[in-house]
Amino acid sequence: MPKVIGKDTGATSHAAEFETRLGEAGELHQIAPENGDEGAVLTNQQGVPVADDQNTLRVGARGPALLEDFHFREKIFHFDHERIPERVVHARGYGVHGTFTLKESLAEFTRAKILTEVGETTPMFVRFSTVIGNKGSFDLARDVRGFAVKFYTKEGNWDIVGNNIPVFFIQDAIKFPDMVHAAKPAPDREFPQAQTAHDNFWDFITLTPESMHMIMWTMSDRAIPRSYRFMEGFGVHTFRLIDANGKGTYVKFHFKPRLGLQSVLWNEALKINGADPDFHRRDLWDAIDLGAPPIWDLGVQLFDDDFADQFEFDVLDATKIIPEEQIPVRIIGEFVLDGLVDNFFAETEQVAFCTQNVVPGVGFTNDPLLQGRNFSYLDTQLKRLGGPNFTHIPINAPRCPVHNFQQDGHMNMRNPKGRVNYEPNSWGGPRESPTTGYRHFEAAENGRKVQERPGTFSDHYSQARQFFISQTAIEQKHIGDALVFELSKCERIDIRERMVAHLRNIDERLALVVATGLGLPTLPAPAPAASPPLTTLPPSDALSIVKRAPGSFAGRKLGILVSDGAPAALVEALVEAVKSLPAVYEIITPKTAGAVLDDGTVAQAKQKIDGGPSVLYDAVVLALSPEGAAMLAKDKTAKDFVSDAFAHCKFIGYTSAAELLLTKAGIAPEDFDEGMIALEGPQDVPAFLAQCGQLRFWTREMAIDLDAAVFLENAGLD
Ligand code: HDE
Repeated sequence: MPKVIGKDTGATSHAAEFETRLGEAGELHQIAPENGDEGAVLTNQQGVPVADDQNTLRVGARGPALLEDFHFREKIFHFDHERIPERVVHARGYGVHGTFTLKESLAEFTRAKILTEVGETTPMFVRFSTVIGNKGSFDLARDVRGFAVKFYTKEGNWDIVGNNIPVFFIQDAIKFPDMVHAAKPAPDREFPQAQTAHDNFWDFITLTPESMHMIMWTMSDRAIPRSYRFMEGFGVHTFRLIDANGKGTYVKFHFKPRLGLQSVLWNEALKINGADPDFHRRDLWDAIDLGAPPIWDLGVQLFDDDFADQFEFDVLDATKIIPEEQIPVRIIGEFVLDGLVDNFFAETEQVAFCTQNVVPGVGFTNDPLLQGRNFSYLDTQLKRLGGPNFTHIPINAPRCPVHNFQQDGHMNMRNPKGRVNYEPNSWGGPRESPTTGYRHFEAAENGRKVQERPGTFSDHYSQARQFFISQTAIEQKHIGDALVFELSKCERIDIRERMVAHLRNIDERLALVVATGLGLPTLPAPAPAASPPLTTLPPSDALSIVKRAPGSFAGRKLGILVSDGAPAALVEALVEAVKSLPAVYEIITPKTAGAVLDDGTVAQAKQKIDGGPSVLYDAVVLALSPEGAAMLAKDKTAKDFVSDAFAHCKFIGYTSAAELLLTKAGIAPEDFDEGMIALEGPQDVPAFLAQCGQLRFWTREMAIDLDAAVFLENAGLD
């Protein structure tokens, strides 16, 4: 019996720690039938056993069907009604369970138990999503990612319906339908799907200068994340914490991934969408399934009216951030997402987030976007879930007592006893509680009834510029590349020019690079600015992904291309080293069965090379024998594997025999760079994996990408 490697793919070290989660979420599972049980009898919805589920009731074997066949009729009726309307935005998403643990009390600022009882754990559900694609679209669209969180607290459900980008396109909710219509497929042709590279989107954007800051973020690598696990989350709006005396403190919520931030390249995103449209959901499922659940720190930026008054921008304007250098993010707890759903529809599809779901001690501000959202989310749940009782669905039901006199309605699941259903009454509770009940912040409001944008909302460029200058050169280049790509898909030249005119208010070098990339004959005049753009805001390192690289390959995935006769000692050393990080690996071989290594060990393949392109991995190793390299050097797919890994700036480890494949893939020996590491044997593995911790060898992109020359010549980007 030969030795076998490649059966497990790594990342098991956390498994035991998180195995027993779910806790109260278990409720969900008790009411669900456990399909797959041996011996269970098939019944209809009334519980009547079914004798024949293969043939409809007919008059004679070849005769007409009978209406009397109630099992058939019920089965088809139910099937015909299986779908509910997909979300009008954020239709494609993926939800998982988790637990929040408070580490530091905010008792000084709020009475919310979830934020004051240190050590308490709170069950939660998180749904990640893209925004504009429909439910069946691909995961790697250039788009904002939703990061919606529901905490099942002891004082009721609290939802933070956030995104992975801390600002938004618009300042007032009244523009949301226009913005979404412009981004979604055009109404006549119903394309393009899940992308913003088209006239309608850029037409709206260039006529809406308040979107410029957000555009810098969506054109950056933040909009093509490598995984949900490597994304930050933001509550976006300024919310309010309220203490027992009714005193308010402004707060912005942040979620920071322990594994650090990471994104893919645009060319890679395009290829991932073809190779694995479910890339993000599979990644999350696999990580939790393998026992390496992702963890986020929950942080807050707290500030008072004095800060708000002296801050350069209006804290009610959702197109602005408060830089972390100005108000540091205070970490107060952590959440681990370690619970897979039992049923996608019951949980992920039916979960109903509402911004207005807050608990005592948490409140709102007058941010006009937030106020509009508080109105909108109830409406959308009614449409999608079909009635006012969507809070009875297990995933939406609070995990604390619920008592009120609301009654009846579609799909009511509650069965209150007794004769009293009004209040006040002489029969008994529930009664309101002035001490524990929710109290709104008593804001002093006074003003004329107007439809007017405050003057403090009028600076649309300064923070866009701040974001841009906070990026490393490679990230700046990617923003330029993305703008050129998207605008090149606009057929109307005036739209392209209008965008460049805005860019001139953000960064002249960026405007020049994009104008050059688009082939504009002249630079358009800068767009008129309602407020003169500030050039004094300092760069903020917290805004860059690359500046905050984790420096570790933990949580990432190594692709090991293995041929027959490859050195077993090397492959084994790689596998063990990856597992200990913990990270994961996949063995890719020319044939489905796997490969027989030089000592007879069988390397079991997770992927045949056609199904495992290098875009699916964070770094790759070419563990080839001379014969294997000679065979693969003739294969287009193998050459693509190598040339893509090189073009996507991945670290590449290779045996000396693999040099032949590299050369045939177009990477001549003189092109070999420091991101390519010769692996003579197991002794070279630690250094290789240490380098993979840099995640990408960015220097290469500047050397091999044609557009880099345009950047370096025109922009001198720093
Ligand atoms: Fe949403 N948004 N939104 N949104 N949003 C919805 O609610 C809406 C906004 C966000 O995983 C809908 O249940 C309006 C900002 C997420 O189920 C809908 C406005 C931010 C999700 C809706 C906004 C978000 C939604 C569609 C302008 C980031 C997915 C289905 C004022 C802070 C939640 C649904 C999930 C979903 C309305 C703007 C985030 C139609 C009117 C800003 C993450 O109600």
